[in-house]
Amino acid sequence: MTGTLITVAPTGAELDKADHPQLPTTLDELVATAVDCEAAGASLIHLHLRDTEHRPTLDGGYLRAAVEAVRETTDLVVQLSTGGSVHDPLSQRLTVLDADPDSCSLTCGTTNFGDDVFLNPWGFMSDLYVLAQEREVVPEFEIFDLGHVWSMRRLLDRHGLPFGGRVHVDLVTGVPGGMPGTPQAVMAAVQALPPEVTSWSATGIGRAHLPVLATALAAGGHLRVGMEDNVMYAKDREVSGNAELVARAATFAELMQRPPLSCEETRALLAVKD
Ligand code: KMH
Ligand code: ZN
Repeated sequence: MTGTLITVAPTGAELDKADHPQLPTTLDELVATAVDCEAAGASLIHLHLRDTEHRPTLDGGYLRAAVEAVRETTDLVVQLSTGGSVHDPLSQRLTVLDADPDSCSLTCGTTNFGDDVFLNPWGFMSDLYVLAQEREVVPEFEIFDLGHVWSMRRLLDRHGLPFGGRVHVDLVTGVPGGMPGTPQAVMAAVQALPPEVTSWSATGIGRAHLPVLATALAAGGHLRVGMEDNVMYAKDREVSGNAELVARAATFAELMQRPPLSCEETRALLAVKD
């Protein structure tokens, strides 16, 4: 079994800065978070950007500035979210690749998302996948539900392997509307993955954070943590910041004899562009 890829998803598109002042929403805060999380054991960062009012944005200027700043200050693999927020139009979500990230998220189907709908119709998935191949960006397939595994298979069957030839999946559990954050759901999804998959990680939203983390480590998977997914460190205590979640994940990984992968090892695992 290999070491552990720890992804940090520091910001997301859902939380309010006013409610969580430690949420990194400015470029300076994002860079400081990236540096701290790399030191704590993260090797990949999943980025959503916020505008000057701390609102989610897919504006290319913000995206490019963040990609450049994180590259200048860390060795982290830089992944941009193409999911954005539930309000972002599909056409604008495709323009994310113009910011030239190493990797991009690619959600494999529409899902209920709390009271909202996170839209990912087949045509959009397919266009995004082909664009990522053309731009030499490595997609991370986001699986919110068991059926999404079959949509991912359809992409691979229709269009061949992603750039680099590796297939990395993230199982997103615990979203109200998607698969639950239980060991059983994680293992059902893992068992359904096709042979083309070369690595997978798992994310537990909210209270699913720790059980899913422990399940993934035990089953040979990698980890995604961060305030996008969970803001509670313990039942009655909010996280002080993203690095605290990364540090705890790294401790778990060490204890499981699967220490955090370096950024270089993660680049090799995912086959991102040099
Ligand atoms: N913000 C969610 C609607 C992704 O980054 O690709 C979608 C999301 C998934 O966070
Ligand atoms: Zn995201």
